[in-house]
Amino acid sequence: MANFFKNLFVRNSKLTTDQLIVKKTIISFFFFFLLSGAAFWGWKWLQGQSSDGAFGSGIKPPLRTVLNKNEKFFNNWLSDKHLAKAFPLSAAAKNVRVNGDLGLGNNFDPATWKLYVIKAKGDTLALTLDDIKKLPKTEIIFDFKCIEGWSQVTHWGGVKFSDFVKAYGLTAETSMKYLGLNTPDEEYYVGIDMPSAMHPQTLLCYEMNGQPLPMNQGYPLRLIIPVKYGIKSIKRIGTMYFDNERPPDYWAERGYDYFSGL
Ligand SMILES: Nc1nc2c(c(=O)[nH]1)N[C@H]1C(S)=C(S)[C@@H](COP(=O)(O)O)O[C@H]1N2
Ligand SMILES: [Mo]
Repeated sequence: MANFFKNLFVRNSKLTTDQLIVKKTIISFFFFFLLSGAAFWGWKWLQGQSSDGAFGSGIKPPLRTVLNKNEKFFNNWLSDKHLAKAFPLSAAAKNVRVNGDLGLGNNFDPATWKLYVIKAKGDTLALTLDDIKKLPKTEIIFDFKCIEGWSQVTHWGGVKFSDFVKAYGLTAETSMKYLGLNTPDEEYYVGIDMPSAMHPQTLLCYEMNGQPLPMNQGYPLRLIIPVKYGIKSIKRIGTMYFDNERPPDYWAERGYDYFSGL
């Protein structure tokens, strides 16, 4: 037995093939147990960390740190004004896919719809579609990507969120970290990091293929945000608000990435 372990300290070139195999096997096992121990210890340590619990995500702070670092990276990437690829009008689909109808229930009265912009407690703007249509119009034709795996080149028109902000003097509000948007019945809701909301291709959209939005596409007003997966392009916006904390987000609450950037 003593001989058996002694070979561990003898140079490889001085060992027979059999002795060398034994030596390498012992060394492999040694590292296997060492690394298993380290992995187990790391896992125990992570379990011992309390969860952040924000919106029920229950993410451990060390992992949250990694997620936040990722987010910072994407924010920096966005601030470089990378643009989603634009397509010619001829590429735009005539039959636009309808996906998801949460918050688009029948008990909706288009005649009384207003966009409520909550600036602060007790300070809410109530805007009509005409108010929004008076602002400069921007059109975009881009490849709309759903997280479920399909994509479609589609044509949208509306006001850039950044132009809307300028027109309504919302600069103080948009210095906050997040934008929150809800359907009028609050059944669907998203949170958008402000750099993505302020991206030059993000629209408060009221037209599809040059026509008013159809009901199932979110009439009268939806978000179009090409730098994100489709889940963030909320149809039928009822209220808009601003926060430094992450606003609740329907699909993030169900396990999808909060950022959902492309
Ligand atoms: N109000 C509301 N907006 C929504 C959804 C929804 O279910 N309800 N689904 C989202 C998803 S998953 C996608 S892919 C897009 C689909 O937009 P479309 O129906 O115009 O194709 O809308 C997003 N906006
Ligand atoms: Mo989607």
